[in-house]
Amino acid sequence: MLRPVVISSQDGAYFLFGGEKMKEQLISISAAAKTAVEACENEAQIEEVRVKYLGKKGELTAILKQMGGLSPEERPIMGQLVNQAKQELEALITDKKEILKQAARDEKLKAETIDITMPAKELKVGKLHPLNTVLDDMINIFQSMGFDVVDGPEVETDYYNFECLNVPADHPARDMQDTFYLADNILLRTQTSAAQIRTMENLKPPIRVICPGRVFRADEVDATHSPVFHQIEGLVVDKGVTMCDLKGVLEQFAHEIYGKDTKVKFRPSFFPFTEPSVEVDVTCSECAGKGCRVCKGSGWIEILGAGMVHPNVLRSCGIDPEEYSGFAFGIGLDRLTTTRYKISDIRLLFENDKRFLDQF
Ligand code: 2NM
Repeated sequence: MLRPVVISSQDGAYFLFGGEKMKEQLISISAAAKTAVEACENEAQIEEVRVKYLGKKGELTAILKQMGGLSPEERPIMGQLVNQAKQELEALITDKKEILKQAARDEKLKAETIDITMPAKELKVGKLHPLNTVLDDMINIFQSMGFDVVDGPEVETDYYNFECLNVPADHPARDMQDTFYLADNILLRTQTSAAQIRTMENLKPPIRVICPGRVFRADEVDATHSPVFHQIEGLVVDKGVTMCDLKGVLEQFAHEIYGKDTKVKFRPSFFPFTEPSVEVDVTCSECAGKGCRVCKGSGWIEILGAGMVHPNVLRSCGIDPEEYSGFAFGIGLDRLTTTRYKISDIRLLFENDKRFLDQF
């Protein structure tokens, strides 16, 4: 800090007289500089002050330039005084800069304060569509019984979708009203059987396959019908395959899906591609067979259709029905999914409404 020093020692009155004006100037500039430094509120301001007093054209620098007017005796003493004043001001500025820098840092940290007790942002994790969850379960069950999974095209020919499956030309399913035709003999598959037909054409028995996939029918849309739905069809062909094998496999499947205590019932039915044909019911999982709204009071719910593959179907695929026999079944994936998750409307499975899907 600059003190108003009276330099009198050896130099006496001579100096004081000659350098008096300059010394006063130095004292007043130093005092003004000190006040200016103290008044600074930020780093930009302190830099301005530094330039004003210590810069090339600064006020203290200007004093040094006046030294030429002093006597040779006065000059070194005055020079020392000015340098001392400069050094003191420099130190003052450096200290103040550090204080301001620290203050700025504190201010910034305060503004950036993180509340570590705030709950974290929710991470959106993708998950399986309920149809895929049920499908994965089904695939696991059938794979554990030795089935392979095969796939086929969704656009099929009339031949693979109907002809080969022993569906006669006058069968209602072949009507334009029930099937989406894309061209004369080209249509959207109404069942996944075509993939199994191709398997029979290309592989020699033993054959054990399931074929899950999207199928299409020109149905009126309501809570239980959609023009697009999903099927899993299965096929077993080998020497000596009987209705017992069919019952064993499908009972095992029903028990794995609905639980060991579920009863399974085989009712006679009809399909063009199987003979004999059955429909399979299980005891209602909602009321355990007592009768309720879900099973419409019957205590039973139909889950699939099946039968022994018709000899005409085997023959169309180049398999000799005298040597081989087989059974086939078709399961609706959508109904299995809506009953498992108590979904009231099949359309929810196809709308991809996030509010619905987030619940699984
Ligand atoms: C069902 C019911 C009964 C079936 C038949 C065939 C094939 F290709 F082997 F002939 N696949 N799936 C079949 C049999 C499908 O759905 C209710």
